[in-house]
Amino acid sequence: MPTLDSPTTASPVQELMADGMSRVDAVIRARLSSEVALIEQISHYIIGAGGKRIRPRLVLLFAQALGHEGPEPYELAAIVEFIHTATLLHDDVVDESSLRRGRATANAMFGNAASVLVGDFLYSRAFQMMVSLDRMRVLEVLADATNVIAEGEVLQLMNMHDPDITVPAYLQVIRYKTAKLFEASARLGAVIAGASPEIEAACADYGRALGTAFQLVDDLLDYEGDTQALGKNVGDDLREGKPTLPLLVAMERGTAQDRELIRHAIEHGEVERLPDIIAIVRRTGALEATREAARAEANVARERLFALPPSAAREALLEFCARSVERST
Ligand code: GRG
Repeated sequence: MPTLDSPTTASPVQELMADGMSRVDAVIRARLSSEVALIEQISHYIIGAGGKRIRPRLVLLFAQALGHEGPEPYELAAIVEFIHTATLLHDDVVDESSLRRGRATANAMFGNAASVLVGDFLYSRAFQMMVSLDRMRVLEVLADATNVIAEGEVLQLMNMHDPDITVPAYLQVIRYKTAKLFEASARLGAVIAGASPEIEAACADYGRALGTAFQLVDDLLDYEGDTQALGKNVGDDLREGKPTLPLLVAMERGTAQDRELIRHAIEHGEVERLPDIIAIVRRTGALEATREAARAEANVARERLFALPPSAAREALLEFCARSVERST
């Protein structure tokens, strides 16, 4: 499956990170061990399916950009990937999703109960690893982040099937459920490097803005993307009645008839009218408006990077800004 760092689009980021990411993968493999066979089976199933590994890359790149040379970033990178994977396992159960990373979701393969419980294993294993690092600040950052992610999911649940959700309410959900872990990953790179509070804040702002851009594009790809390339089903958001930005903009700009169709689809999770709704979001420019909102966030992220000294790692982080907005997978 093509990814943000697909071999077909080899980039300086990939080259810079190859060694670091294989060290992270070694930590991930070592820390997945459990005497319970089903835990190993399911966790290897989802983690082995790949994924873009963006959050661990943020930890490594920020630590490197700030001159840190110890082994802790590899452990931290594995920790954030475990938390991310736990959220995916739980999210796919909540959303009843059937496709993730180009294969059947863990819930489709092994059932909801097993998925939720292995998510709990990964989440608690991440906290065991944090405790071993013996850094209260790391625990604080990740305890706060995971709590906010859970709040974001509950907020999203409350917004489901509600076509009157405002853009600020939608933005709050994506900052909580997605951007918060990007923010924590970037911040942890700075924390482990012993950065000043000002630099730590710049790194966190970058992560928050990049994560917001990333989710905005995720939401537009649910209407514009290709199931095979994405490795997950397009149209899922509509099926769940999620009022995401492409729909909010289309309702604002469309005709009364367009508005009525979209309202009805959100209220009833009506995926049968997906082709008509895709036509409306295209015609009203809602997809481009969503990408433009992502571009604005990526620009905020880019600006904050200039608080860091120039380095190859900083260049790689700059490249992430462009790739998150232009991505089609
Ligand atoms: C276990 C802390 C905890 C919380 C559970 C269900 C839930 C609460 C949170 C779900 C949050 C969530 C899944 C947000 C969406 C984030 C997102 C954009 C996921 C896809 O990320 P990619 O594209 O995935 O980086 P890959 O497959 O590349 O790793």
